[in-house]
Amino acid sequence: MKKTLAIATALTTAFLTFSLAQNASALTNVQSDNGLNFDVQDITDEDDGGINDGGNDAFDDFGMIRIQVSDGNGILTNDQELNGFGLTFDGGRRFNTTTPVTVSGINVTRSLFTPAGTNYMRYIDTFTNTSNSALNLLVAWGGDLGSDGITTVAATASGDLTIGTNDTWALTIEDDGGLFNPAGPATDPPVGYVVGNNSILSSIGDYDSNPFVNSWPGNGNEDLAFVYNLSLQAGQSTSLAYFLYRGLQENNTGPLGQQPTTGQEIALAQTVLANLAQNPNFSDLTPQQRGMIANFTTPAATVPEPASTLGLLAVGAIGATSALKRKNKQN
Ligand SMILES: [Ca+2]
Ligand SMILES: [Ca+2]
Ligand SMILES: [Ca+2]
Ligand SMILES: [Ca+2]
Repeated sequence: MKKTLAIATALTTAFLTFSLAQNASALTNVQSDNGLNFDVQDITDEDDGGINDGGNDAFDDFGMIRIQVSDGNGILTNDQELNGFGLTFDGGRRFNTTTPVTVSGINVTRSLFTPAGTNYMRYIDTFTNTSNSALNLLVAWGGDLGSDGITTVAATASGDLTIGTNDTWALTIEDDGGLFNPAGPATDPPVGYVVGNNSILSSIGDYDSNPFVNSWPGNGNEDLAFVYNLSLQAGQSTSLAYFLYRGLQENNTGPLGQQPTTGQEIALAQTVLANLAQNPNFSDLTPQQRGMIANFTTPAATVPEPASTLGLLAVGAIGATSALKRKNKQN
């Protein structure tokens, strides 16, 4: 009896160790200025570019994209989450796509960058119409927040507490008092979204329940998505950029010994987000790359289609379908 128990215990321990190792291998950590990590989902079954937790439960998988593709005759792909980008960490602060994903003629690449000295991740997603006809594309960027059923809008660019398509940025917190108090304290790290400065958002969706059809219900719902509507001619490429910010929990000791009190991290986040919306950090991009970003108006002049890169993008596009799946929901 004792021996059986010992074996069972040993097996359980081995299984747990294996499970933890497996789990850890699907993530790459990059530390932010505030000491928390962005744990990027960049391997195997979660090769989607989402942030797994972000530290102190900022996220429960956030930063992925879902798409809907249609042509003149109707919907070709309805509400598909994209996965299998072959995201490769450069050892510094960037992740790049090595296996572009193609769905219904739309070829997609993602690149992630978290600059030193910041607490945000910048995503640039590029969509190329590899078909012979015009396609309409809806893109939902979002996921599941660690703030769960007590998700609370703390601020938006327009000055109200409603996230709308006219907002260039928004901020949500967890209020574990359950009062949806925008003043905090933020009991998870505040999470900020800088989603564009020229209002091409088409809706605010429910990421977990077809965001192209269902609107985000607001406070109390953890499944936030920002939905963009793009029309792409045959051969045309365009990019979307979004910044995902996360601060520190308030009234809790931070990873570097910080002691933010009620409202401090909420106020800091608003300042950073407003600045980013005004001056998005694209300084590392070429004028051509900047000119392709549809949801930010930047000083860069409009640049002709990069026809020479289209063939290259299309080549690696096959075979990602098997990796496409709807992930299990986390809470
Ligand atoms: Ca979490
Ligand atoms: Ca939480
Ligand atoms: Ca959640
Ligand atoms: Ca608003």
